[in-house]
Amino acid sequence: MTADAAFARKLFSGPCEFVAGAMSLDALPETGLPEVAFVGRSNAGKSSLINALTGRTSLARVSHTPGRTRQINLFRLRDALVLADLPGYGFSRISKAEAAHWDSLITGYLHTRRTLRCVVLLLDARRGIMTSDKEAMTLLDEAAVSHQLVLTKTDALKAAELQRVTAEVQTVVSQHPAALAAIIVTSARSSFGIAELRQSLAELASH
Ligand SMILES: Nc1nc2c(ncn2[C@@H]2O[C@H](COP(=O)(O)OP(=O)(O)O)[C@@H](O)[C@H]2O)c(=O)[nH]1
Ligand SMILES: [Mg+2]
Repeated sequence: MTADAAFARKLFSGPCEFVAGAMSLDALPETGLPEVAFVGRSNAGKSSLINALTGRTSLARVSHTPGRTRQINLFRLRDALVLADLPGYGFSRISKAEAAHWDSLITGYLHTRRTLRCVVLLLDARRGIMTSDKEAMTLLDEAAVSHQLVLTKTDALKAAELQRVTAEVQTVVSQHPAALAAIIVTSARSSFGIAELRQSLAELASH
């Protein structure tokens, strides 16, 4: 195991403390630590992925009621990295008012969070990339926040389908200047790609 891989494993297997949940930017505490935020459509597999990364079973509640978590939740990994779980977007049953709340909260967060290093944008591989995902990428470009695209639930796809979705996402990534070129293919269910994602996030942590 390389030094980086060992550090990543240690970081994600250590304590993971809930710091705060905030419905507004004012309520978000400064931590002084590098931060990585997770976004995606409701039901994209965000809670499952965060739980898989941290080896917890219930850190970020795996919800069967999409669109319910409306606040930004912060978790601290040692004194090295903060994970920010952002509310999901693109859930068709939410009201216009809720969509507007998401927009202003997230846009404000992206533009003002000085410790934000990267956004992990999750895509359900079974659904591919959708209009709301492209809109989120445009927000990230405009805020000049680098974003890592992560395909989730890839255990549910046949190899050929996965190849097609990956190529489609790769094309969109090439059109977004703040998107990192290499996408990461994962499954919370099989743990595929989880170590790779841990390692790329650990690079952003304070060593
Ligand atoms: N097959 C498969 N299903 C998954 C995986 N991760 C999540 N899911 C399912 O996708 C649904 C949404 O997951 P959740 O983590 O709550 O998504 P969130 O709304 O983005 O937080 C749940 O029914 C999960 O069981 C995975 O890796 N593979
Ligand atoms: Mg969730």
